[in-house]
Amino acid sequence: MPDQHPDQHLGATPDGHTHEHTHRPRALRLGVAGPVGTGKSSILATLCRELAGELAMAVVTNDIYTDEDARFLRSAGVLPTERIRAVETGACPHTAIRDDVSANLDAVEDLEEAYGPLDLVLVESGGDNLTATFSPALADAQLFCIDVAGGGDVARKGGPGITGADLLIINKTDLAPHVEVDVAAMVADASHARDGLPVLALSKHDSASVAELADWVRELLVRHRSGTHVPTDPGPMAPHSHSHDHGHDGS
Ligand SMILES: Nc1nc2c(ncn2[C@@H]2O[C@H](COP(=O)(O)OP(=O)(O)O)[C@@H](O)[C@H]2O)c(=O)[nH]1
Ligand SMILES: [Mg+2]
Repeated sequence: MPDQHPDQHLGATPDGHTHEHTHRPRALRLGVAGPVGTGKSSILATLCRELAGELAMAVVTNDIYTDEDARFLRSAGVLPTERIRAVETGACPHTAIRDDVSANLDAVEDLEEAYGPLDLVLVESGGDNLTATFSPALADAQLFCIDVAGGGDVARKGGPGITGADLLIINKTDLAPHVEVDVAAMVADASHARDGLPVLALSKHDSASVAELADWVRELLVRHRSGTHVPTDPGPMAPHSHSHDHGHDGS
């Protein structure tokens, strides 16, 4: 499986001029990762609601054992149901978005073939913990989602998604007063950990924040189409921690 997307720059000639009538690049593939329950499916629903009127979209969900997320999104009525595909990942959800992305790539390519040309394909990871990130072979860009309900210190805990995703979302800010979290401090901690990469405080009940999210995706799509967006790898999973405290013997 090639790591690069050779069709990425088909709209541009080597000297940088674009041709109106050549292929535009294939759809932008945007991954959404983050721990279970932080609001990934809700973000997909929000993005479909905000953007499906102007962009041709499709969705791939990754669930460990079920197609729960796909069913949630179908029932939300934000996209024609056939444009929402589920990949069942089995026991290790990060494998399917990181190490062997073939099932996900198949799902994305099937959707592009059936409903293309598409502008945007959203891929939701099967959330597990703070360590799962998308391979750049699957996602051109990725959001990482944490929420205020997980506690104000989550942003300081780091991990490749928090530090290196294209956009970090601190979700459910409407709940902050109920869980005694200072959103501004959480954003500041996150920004510090990310060295200038963007952080967005989001609530599905706050339309200004939803508009900011939609605008971020629109701008990313412009960069993807012009060939100026370079997919970056936030880094591999952090090492697994072990409950036992003796060392490994050379394995
Ligand atoms: N109060 C509040 N709840 C939210 C928000 N976003 C998602 N939720 C709720 O959080 C729960 C988990 O959301 P879901 O999108 O399924 O999370 P996922 O497991 O990361 O896909 C659901 O009950 C959502 O309704 C938000 O902005 N504010
Ligand atoms: Mg979900």
